[in-house]
Amino acid sequence: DLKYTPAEVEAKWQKQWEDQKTFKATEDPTRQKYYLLEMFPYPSGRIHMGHVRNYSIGDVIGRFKRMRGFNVLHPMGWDAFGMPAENAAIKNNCHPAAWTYENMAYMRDQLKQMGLSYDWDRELATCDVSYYRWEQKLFLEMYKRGLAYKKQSFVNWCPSCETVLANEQVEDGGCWRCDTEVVQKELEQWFFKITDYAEELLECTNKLPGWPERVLTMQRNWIGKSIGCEIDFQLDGRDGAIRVFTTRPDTLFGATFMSLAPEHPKALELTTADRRAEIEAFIDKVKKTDRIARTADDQEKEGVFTGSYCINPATGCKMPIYLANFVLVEYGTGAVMAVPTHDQRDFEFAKKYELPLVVVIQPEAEQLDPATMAAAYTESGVMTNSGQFDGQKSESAKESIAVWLEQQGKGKKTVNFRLRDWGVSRQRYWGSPIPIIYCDCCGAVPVPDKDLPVVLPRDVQFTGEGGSPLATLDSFIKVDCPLCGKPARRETDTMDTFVESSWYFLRYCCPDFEGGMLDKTRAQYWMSVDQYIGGIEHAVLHLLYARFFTKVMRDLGYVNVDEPFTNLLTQGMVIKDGAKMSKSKGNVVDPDALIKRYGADTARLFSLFAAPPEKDLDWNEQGVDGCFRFLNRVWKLVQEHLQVVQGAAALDAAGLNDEERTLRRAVHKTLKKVTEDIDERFHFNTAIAAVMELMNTLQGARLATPQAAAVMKEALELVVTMLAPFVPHVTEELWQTLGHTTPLSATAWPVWDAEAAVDEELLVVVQVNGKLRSKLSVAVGMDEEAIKQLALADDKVKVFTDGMQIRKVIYVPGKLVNIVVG
Ligand code: ANZ
Ligand code: ZN
Repeated sequence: DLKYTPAEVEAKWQKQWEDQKTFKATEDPTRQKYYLLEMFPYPSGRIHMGHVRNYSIGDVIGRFKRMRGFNVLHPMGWDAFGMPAENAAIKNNCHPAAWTYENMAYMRDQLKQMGLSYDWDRELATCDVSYYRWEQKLFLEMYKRGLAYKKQSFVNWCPSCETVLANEQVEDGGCWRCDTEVVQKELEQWFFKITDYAEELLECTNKLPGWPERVLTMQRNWIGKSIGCEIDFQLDGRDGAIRVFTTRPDTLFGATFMSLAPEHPKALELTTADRRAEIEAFIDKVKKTDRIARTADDQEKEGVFTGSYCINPATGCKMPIYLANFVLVEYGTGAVMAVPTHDQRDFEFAKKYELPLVVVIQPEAEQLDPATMAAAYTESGVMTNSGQFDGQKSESAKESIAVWLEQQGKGKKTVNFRLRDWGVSRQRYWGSPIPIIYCDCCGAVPVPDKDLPVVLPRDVQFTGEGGSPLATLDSFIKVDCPLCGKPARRETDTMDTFVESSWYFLRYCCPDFEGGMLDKTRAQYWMSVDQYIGGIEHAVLHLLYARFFTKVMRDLGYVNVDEPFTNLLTQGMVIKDGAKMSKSKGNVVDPDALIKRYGADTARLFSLFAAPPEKDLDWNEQGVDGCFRFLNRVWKLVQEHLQVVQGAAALDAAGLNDEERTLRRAVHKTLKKVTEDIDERFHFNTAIAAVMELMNTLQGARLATPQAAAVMKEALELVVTMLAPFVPHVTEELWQTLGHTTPLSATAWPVWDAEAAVDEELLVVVQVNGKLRSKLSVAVGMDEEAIKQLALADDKVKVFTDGMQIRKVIYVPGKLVNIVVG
């Protein structure tokens, strides 16, 4: 067929791949496995260009690795629980399940139209009971071990979504989904004890060389390990003490007041009668601001004096006790020894409320004076006003003061993590029910194994009144206590959908396994994921939870790996006219329309060619058009040479003339570059560019001899093969056109002929002021500037140019460089 018609070609090969289950993955211990995974989509309705890009990137790697002989697992599924389904249900008066499954069907079609090499037999949807049932079982195993527990706590609450948000889901004080300002609310909530794994989660960030440093840094900061000590401050005139956490024991002698979180358990007890009204009003006010705003640097520091004092254990001085808005109850001990001279927040606070300043660390260069200081001095220096520690370096005084406190039983060294336990309760319907029953006699009772799973009931009404319909559904709530048989109530909270995405990559190893969460042998074969690909927006949330789950499941005996993802690629965004594609900006390009107009191969090619994977991709129509024209050129070149190819003699590499050898060199150099660009660097854009360049060379080639035809035949076959991971449909078709009966997807990736790829060299002499000083061997085709630089850097040349001024460098092509010095 002389005309390239993508629709026809693509339908044909998609059908063949589907019928023959080309990409079905089977565990085979004799073969080396490669587990490739892109973050699974939320079934929002349609795929967007970000998906197209993400999955195209993955598909290149998958197809390439397959051709390189790996046993590739490349699965796809649906992150199918979550709020949008409920919101859509309220808005359109349909059931979240119906909405979700319809969307999945539509998007599955779209993905199939892209020709992605998935093993569709492993498809899973997290809203299927066959999936979340195992999550409930795991929840109970975690409950048994104290890794899932319930506590009363202040939670981030989105008044618009009417649900609890994890800290990770609060962005700049707003809800990550709807941007509504988040408020604090006290509720009984289920938590996963991720803090038990804080140390290991941190430690292992040093064992992930295949992750972007940026992501590792974000994870480390999120875990936030602080080394310091806890110090007890006796209350003045009464029993008891206040314990603080500090990373700066070296500043102890400079602590002049105490700041407590407004929610600190001792806050009211320490408040004297005359201060009570003011303190209560302050607590009320602070509770209404969310924790992100409270800790923001530019937040006005505010506080109220309780009327009580405590004693500095080092100086014996009386310190007034304040409540302060920037002290958080859930970090450290919820109390801070305030050192206004060396901590900026304390400095601002002290200035505002006229509290005393004592300098205890002097910088080497200047003399600090509390009366004139404009800001806290937060660096290290020499100890002063600190009794026996005076004169020591502050860095070493950290240790000496900690030891001194320990000896007197007034303090001890501790480690603190910023990481909080993961709140997983959601007051929503469309999620996995938490398998717990509450009984007035027996308390919280796990649903017995034989009664699992707790199936999410379908017969619910969506009023739009907010709150979960489960909470009022008697047929769900009313249940007999599994222990005593008396009437009891079911938990009506469902799990955070991040729970489902924390182990889906494990379930892909054995999605049909009915004997439990994981088939150990199969999971052991595939894990860990060799390459994970997704957006940078998941750098903290999803990736940390997935790492945590892997470690929990390891400790429960399900898997034998410590880390889920060996290599991580975070792809850039797709932007148009300089902005992220979004409905609100009206700059969305619809993949359906694109595929309809140009075909999937062009859509894939453009999204791979226009930028390296990690960079943002700037969408432009001309670029898409250019890719389409390129594929047409490839198509045409093959068609035009069919007769030549069919009649070509066997290639005799040793018997080629100069022209033929030069052409063949270009072909094999390209193969080498494309192979290395794909395999080592994922530089798909430069790989594609190299093939485009080769195409230009081939289009100008003369076919004067039988060997020239043989070289052309090899060249066309290699061009088609090299493009296969990027544009799989058109290349399969051309491969068949070229006379092959085995499909390209089942063909091994070719190895370049190293000898043919070697650059021909030529000898260039180097003169300094006209005298021969050196000879250079340079590649044919090396550009002038590079040759001049090479000449100037030559050791033998440098003897004559060192210390001289270079006046001119003259190049006579292919022959000589003359350096004029003076
Ligand atoms: C005295 C001090 C003096 C401090 C100084 C710092 C500088 P990171 O590194 O984040 O762990 N802090 C302790 N608990 C707090 C809480 N619940 N809310 C707000 N701030 C709290 O920070 C540790 C430091 O943060 C601690 O060390 C404490 O102030 C404060 F020149 O103690 B520091
Ligand atoms: Zn009971």
